[in-house]
Amino acid sequence: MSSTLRVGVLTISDTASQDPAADTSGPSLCHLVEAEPRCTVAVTACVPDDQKAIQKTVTAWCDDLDLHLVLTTGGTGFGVRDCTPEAVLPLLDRQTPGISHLIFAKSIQITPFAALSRAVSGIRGQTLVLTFPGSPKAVKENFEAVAKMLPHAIDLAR
Ligand code: MTE
Ligand code: CU1
Repeated sequence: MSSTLRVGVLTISDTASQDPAADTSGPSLCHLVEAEPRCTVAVTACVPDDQKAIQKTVTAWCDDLDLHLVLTTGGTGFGVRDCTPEAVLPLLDRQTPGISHLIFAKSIQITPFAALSRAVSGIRGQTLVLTFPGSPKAVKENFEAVAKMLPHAIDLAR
């Protein structure tokens, strides 16, 4: 068990990858992570809604940087360009449906629009990967749904 949990925050958005100032979800997520006692943001990036670009970054963060946690925001919806689940799923050694269910359960209590997210989660190597929707509101609600159990979940995966 390591005391500091190193977190990667990946924004997945065509718009934000062209204009970093347009990224509001990524910075929101970083603030939430930094507010957790054991968590620190080790790396951030922004990629377009492109399977190869997403996979390249997530793979490098899990395998080379050996982060404890990778959080992505965006690309989970029904839009034609949304491909975060398709990019992330094949990278996972083990899925973590309980975490996804928890996020959906809590989110659906807040808004039925949560049903429009196709978010996935799982473990690659020793890194937990969670995909959140692409809005500061959704990111906050998703993160708060799991924040309490994250340290235990991460310790177990190591
Ligand atoms: N989940 C929570 N908790 N709160 C939200 O406001 N918005 C939903 C959903 N999940 C939302 C949410 C909406 S409106 C959409 S379209 C989907 O996430 C997908 O978002 P994405 O395509 O930006 O990933
Ligand atoms: Cu939406």
